[in-house]
Amino acid sequence: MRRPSIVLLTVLAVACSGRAPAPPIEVRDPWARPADSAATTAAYFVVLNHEAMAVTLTAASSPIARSAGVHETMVMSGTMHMMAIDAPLVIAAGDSLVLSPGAKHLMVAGLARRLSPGDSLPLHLAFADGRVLPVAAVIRAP
Ligand SMILES: [Cu+2]
Repeated sequence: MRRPSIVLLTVLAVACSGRAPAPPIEVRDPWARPADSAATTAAYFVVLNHEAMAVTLTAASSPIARSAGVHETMVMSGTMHMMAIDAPLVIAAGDSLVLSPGAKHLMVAGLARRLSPGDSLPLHLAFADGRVLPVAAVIRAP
């Protein structure tokens, strides 16, 4: 009766070793548009909340930009408009916040340097519980 349990343990070890546990809040595929110095760029990413309770994104910033804030793009009467979202963004348990072209995006203004394809834009995402997640958005053309 020893052999089956040894086999089972081996299978479990293999299954666990390849996969790191998911972080409680995960930021996936961060990227931003190329921009000249002092200009504005838009950054995009997905925030996944793996926790059992809601988390709230309260602020974003970049050490190389004057300001960063979430905007929403909308089409009104055939014209594209952007509106700043001032309210904190609540991400329900197991849910995600998607920032993508043509929808919500992070507007990053007053860049201290030029952002060329292949560079990265450092960002800090602050949550209501005090956590701050560092994110490096890769610069690439959409
Ligand atoms: Cu915008």
